[in-house]
Amino acid sequence: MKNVQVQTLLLIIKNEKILLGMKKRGFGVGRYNGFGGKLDPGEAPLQAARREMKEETGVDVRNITKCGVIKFFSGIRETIEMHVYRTDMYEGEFQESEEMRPKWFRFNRIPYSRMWPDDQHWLPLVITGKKVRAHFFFNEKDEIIKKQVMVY
Ligand code: 6U4
Repeated sequence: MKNVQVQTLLLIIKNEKILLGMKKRGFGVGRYNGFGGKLDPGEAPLQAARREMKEETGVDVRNITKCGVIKFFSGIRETIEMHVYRTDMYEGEFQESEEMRPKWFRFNRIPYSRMWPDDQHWLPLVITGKKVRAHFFFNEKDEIIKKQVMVY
């Protein structure tokens, strides 16, 4: 079996709006996404989620809630196990980083066509407070060829 790479994704959801970032470099460049990344050695996913938010937006977050785990299977890359979190409590000013340009979106204006193609299948559930467990299978063009989305 291929290695599994654990990653985090943290969403700030507040007052009917969600904070997303335009990814400026690396994996997913040119797409809007939540904030997160790989774990540092010895780090737990929740710690990594908080650290990445600080690095990518400059804000400190508290009161983080887990929203689920999503696995991405690809014919060409390692499997990614993405731990998804949300919060509505943050301190500090949002700043653009080398990696991300943050921007608020109203729930009815979420730019799904400029996000990862899986997001439209699970993000609406997370926004309404559901917890999700999902598997997405991608082909080499990053198109979804199979999906399983469970709510709990
Ligand atoms: P470096 O190498 O330091 O820039 P790092 O910030 O650790 O990387 P990166 O940029 O590879 O990690 O993180 C990828 C981010 O994209 C994570 O927050 C998880 C997220 N992600 C990956 N695949 C995704 C997908 N299909 N849908 C989605 N988010 C995804 O919504």
